[in-house]
Amino acid sequence: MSFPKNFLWGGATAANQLEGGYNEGGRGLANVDVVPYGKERFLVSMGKRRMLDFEEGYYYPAQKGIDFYHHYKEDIAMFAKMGFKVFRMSLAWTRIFPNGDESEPNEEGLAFYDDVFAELKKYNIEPLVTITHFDMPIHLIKEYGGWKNRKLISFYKNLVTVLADRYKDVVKYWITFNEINMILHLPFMGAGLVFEEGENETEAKYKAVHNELVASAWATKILHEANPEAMVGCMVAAGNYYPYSCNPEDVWASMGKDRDNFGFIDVQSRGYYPSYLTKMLEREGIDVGMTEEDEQILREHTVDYISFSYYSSRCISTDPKNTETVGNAFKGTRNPYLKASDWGWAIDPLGLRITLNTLWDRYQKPLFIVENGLGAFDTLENDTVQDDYRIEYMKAHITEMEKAIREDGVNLLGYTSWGCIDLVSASTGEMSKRYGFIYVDRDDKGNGTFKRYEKKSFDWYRKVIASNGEEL
Ligand code: BGP
Repeated sequence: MSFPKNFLWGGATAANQLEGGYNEGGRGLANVDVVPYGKERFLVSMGKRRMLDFEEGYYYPAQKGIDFYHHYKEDIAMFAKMGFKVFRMSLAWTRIFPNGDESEPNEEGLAFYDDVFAELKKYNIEPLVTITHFDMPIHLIKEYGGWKNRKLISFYKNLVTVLADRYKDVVKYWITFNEINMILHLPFMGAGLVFEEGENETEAKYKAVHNELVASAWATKILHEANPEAMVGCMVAAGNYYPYSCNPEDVWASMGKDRDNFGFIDVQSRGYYPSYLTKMLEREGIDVGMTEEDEQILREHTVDYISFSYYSSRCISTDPKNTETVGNAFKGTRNPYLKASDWGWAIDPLGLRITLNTLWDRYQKPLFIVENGLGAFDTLENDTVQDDYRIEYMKAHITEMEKAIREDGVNLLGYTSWGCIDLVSASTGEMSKRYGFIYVDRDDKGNGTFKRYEKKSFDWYRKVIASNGEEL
């Protein structure tokens, strides 16, 4: 086995899916709070159904999450027991700036994160901090229309300036935006966009994309100025598109689909818009509002590393008879060679090696797998879960990751599995789509005690980390 000595093993979470405490500590209301459980969730997430406040008759799982807000000490102790070297978490923007456009931050919100970081430090767990993971103050949507408005760049800069100042000696690893390419698929989650009747949606999305890219470059500058050692990364929902056949039409289609995702990291990593993206915007008649200052900031403040989530590969066919589509926010053709999870996500461990190699070839910057895992139904029996299926999934993916390092020479900083403790699913709002090594007693309707239990995978992962990936 060839994992470097300082390889960062750990787990990943996001504030809106685990913290809860939505109205505590002076926190403001966020877009993610008002995304309900149930069949309207997708419409709201996509900006097709306007829901900017809690409405009667809906259940909102983010309000309580898994109550990490009150359980963080216990949870971090469990992560430490597994031997985590790193913990990926995000900060709720609304804890720090409840409305987003204030000049002074909310001290109580910062104090909460001070405590979380102190607790991690106690166990020598390195925090890996996502500045925004699908969240933003609802006020910035109501008042400014979300990320399609350039003013958001300055509000985000204020947030990052506060974080840089306060946490420059505490946090080394940062991620500016979670899955930035999700703006194209779930624009309310990714950018606070709610579309008006007849609005040019593509234009709104790409304006939001541009503003987030510029904001991300500013964040890189601010964080580096505060601490030159800071490692600032971009983050993309990855997984290559395979052509369904060797028909060049399918190959070309897969290349186009991949570029929809790479376009973002091309800018964040290389410092300028790739020609295929500039040409597409020209064809569509979209002006993203690029200024000279934007060009300069993008060019001069590229990221230090590239992080990504990987759950599955995707597949695309141009033949209308292959219409069967699968997968979450990413639509595609079913790959007949692969099995899928209970939620239809194709399981493809080799696809992780392919993704690692693609990104490494393309950017030659260190990579970080910051999400990977299996969402599955678990049954709690005798205070534990026999989740061999999860162990099998992770074992297969870690094996491919090891080959990418040893045989292909990929530079990989670490691996944080998604939802290391069960939390609310981003796409469905379910609790029953579980990823964790730790079971949390909470169901899809909001019942349960929040009690935590170790699953079988808990001890398995502990051994993986203790042996630095030797024992799988
Ligand atoms: C990614 C998100 C996470 C997470 C994960 C699993 O897209 O960054 O927030 O939830 O996917 O997806 P889901 O929760 O929909 O199963």
